[in-house]
Amino acid sequence: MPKIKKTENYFTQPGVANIGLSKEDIKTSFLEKLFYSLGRIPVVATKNDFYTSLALTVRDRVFRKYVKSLEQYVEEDARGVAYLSAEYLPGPHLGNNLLNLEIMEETREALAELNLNLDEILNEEVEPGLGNGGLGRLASCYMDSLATLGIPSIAYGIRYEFGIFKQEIQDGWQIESTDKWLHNRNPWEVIRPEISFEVKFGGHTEHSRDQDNKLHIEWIPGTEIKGTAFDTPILGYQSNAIILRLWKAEATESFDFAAYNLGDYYRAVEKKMRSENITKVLYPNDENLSGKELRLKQQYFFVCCSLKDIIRLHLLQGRKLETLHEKFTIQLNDTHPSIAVAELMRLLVDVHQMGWEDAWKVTQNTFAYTNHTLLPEALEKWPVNLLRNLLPRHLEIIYEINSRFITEIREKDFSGEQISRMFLIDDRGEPTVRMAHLATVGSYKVNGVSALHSGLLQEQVLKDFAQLWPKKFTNVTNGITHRRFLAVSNPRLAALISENIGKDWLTQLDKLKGLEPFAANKDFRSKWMQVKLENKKNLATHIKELTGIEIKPEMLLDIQVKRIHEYKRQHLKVLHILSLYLQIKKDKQNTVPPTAFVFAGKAAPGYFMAKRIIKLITSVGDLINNDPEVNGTLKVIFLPNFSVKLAQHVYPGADLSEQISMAGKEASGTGNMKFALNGALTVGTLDGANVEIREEVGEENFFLFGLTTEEVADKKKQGYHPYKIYSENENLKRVIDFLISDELTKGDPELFRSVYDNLLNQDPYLLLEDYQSYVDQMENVYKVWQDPEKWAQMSILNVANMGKFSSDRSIKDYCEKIWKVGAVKV
Ligand code: HBZ
Repeated sequence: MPKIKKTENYFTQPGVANIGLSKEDIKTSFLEKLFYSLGRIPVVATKNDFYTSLALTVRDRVFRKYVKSLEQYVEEDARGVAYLSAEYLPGPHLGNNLLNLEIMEETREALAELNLNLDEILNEEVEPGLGNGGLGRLASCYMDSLATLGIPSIAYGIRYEFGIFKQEIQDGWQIESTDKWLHNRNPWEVIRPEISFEVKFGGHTEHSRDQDNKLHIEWIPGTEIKGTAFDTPILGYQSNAIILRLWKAEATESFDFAAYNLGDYYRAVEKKMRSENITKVLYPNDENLSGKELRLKQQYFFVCCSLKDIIRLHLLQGRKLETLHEKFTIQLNDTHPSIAVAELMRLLVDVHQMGWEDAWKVTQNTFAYTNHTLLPEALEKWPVNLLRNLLPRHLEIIYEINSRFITEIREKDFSGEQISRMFLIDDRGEPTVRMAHLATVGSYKVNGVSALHSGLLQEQVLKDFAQLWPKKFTNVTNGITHRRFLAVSNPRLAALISENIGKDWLTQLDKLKGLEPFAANKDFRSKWMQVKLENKKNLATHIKELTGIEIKPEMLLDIQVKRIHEYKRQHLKVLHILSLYLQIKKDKQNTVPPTAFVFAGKAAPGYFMAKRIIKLITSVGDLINNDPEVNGTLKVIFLPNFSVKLAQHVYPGADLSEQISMAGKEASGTGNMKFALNGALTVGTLDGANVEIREEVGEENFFLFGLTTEEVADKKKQGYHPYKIYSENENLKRVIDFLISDELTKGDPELFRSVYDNLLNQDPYLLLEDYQSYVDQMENVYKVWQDPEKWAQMSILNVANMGKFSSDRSIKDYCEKIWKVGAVKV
């Protein structure tokens, strides 16, 4: 092999594999993969074989982009970002990579010549469900934008063997089963056996002093395991690629060896299995944390591997550790990786012998922390005792950070109460470490995920810290990748847009503004609504396949898809549906346009109320869908097993997007953006990013209802009495009473008693308070729906004003406001 100076030159060498992008190139590579990588011939190949051959064909082309990107980053010695997230939800890779390589049509034709259908093959992909919801999906949107914008970056996480559970609906209840996403192999990843690190747990620490009286601390672990890297390239649009590096836990060889020598084969194998448990399964709780030891092990495991890898990369470039923060910034996606603050200190001080002050300077200038929730029950706190058992050295380091921090703030103008509120350790009750405080103290920047949320973060949860370090706090409003959520998933709308304003919106979403004048054009409006109707037909087909329920595509599709949570108030939507039902049934009055109410989302398996809410939705569905008097007007559908793949069919077909959380509770929301980008109108509260969406699209193009954050706070302060609201609102009373009626509960009066009692006695999310305002605003929705020209106009104006919500904008904000990292474009 001749010596290659630049990667690019390599590809032009004679005899080098052809990875061109023409139809013929794709066809040849596809067949080669089928023959040589899988040992298959077309007549016996399964759909999955075809999918795998195509995925491998595409992966080669993605890797070509990746090696070029990497070469450029190394050559420019660029400052880069490491994104640490315990969750990712990339969705299916194939379609997105075809779009980004701009070979969708060539591939379609190449396959057609082989009598194969691209859409069927795309449908074969099993997506990696390595996240719970918004937070994991956000991380994946950000990877798309990091790659597209050419930001030197790498993302780290956990290679869960089983992702988020599979949800089935049986007898109206959620039933969970394991998600075996790796069963058919994963063609997108490559294992890197040489990139592997040891991770220690348990044991104790030993303190000693050398001749110069310098303190040395050694951690003598109880067990050790190994983390091995699996890399998946993530390609940007017409651009660079970056790596998603996920760690898998394995037993260390030394461990096997010791046990085998004792002749205890079974014990050795059992140990091996126990080590591998760490990355077995994703915890399915999206907010409420249960303090499980294995979860802390997962967090430390991936943080330790990732930091060791970052240090390896830094030193590989011949740099000194003292300059780590100059070359790398590490973004903590919520507190899940926040043990990194203590781990980096440990690596610098104990392993690399740096002094504490120098190490602290590097650490504090390396990390930045994104907060995704204000819910008190979702703020991570790890029991001190658990940390002592599992990570004894880290606990010492956390105490040391705490004590130095307290000394620092005692010199400032803080009250005793404020100081104790800021402690890293909460010692009221069982002592715990407040991970949000550790992340805040150990970072140079802290951000929330929407303007409202970042404000509340500084006024409430981290108020004292914001007073201490006002400049440390900032906002980066979330964004979504419009390439996946419009170009890939809604090709009809994407084509209509591009025909009229060109294709620049693919890299500059602001260009959608060019659609604004078309809102006044009748012909355009009609094309717009024709596209929507086609998308609704497609969604109706999926609904039929998944639930057996038929809907007419002309119906108003009113959709709420997201994790099931009381604060998101799916049950407020149910109260509204019941009010319509009772109006038709009892009052024999029907002012409602034909509507299908569509829900989807998973409930945490241990979250009683959320699971009940699913049963409530499906019970209301059973009642309504089987009642000939109403089922021409109303349908209620619960789509099982919501995923990115399913979402990509849902957003394009939606007319109305439900964003109805109690104000102050939804940090941002990102589904709200995906719906609006696909031309759905929003009915929503002033919560999270809804506020900014409304600002952008104009208040006349948004259906607002409900209390504001301040009004919620006032209401709670005054003393909230849901029973009073119930007894004073006849319509509401009738709806609430219906929850325990025989008609709905079919002879089990206890079925929804908990929901009923909760609403009447506590109603912590103010459903009853917001009920009338919601019902009234829905009346207005129906009025506008009866005027299709008006609706179309509003829909176009929504899309035209979504520029701000591209994840490209969010990533540029991170680069400018936080990371101070620039692009390196190939
Ligand atoms: O993060 C969500 C917020 O609820 C949503 O408002 C926001 O738009 C989104 C992105 O910023 N939070 C989550 O999705 N959180 C989790 O999924 C989660 C997962 C594991 C946990 C805690 C939370 O232990």
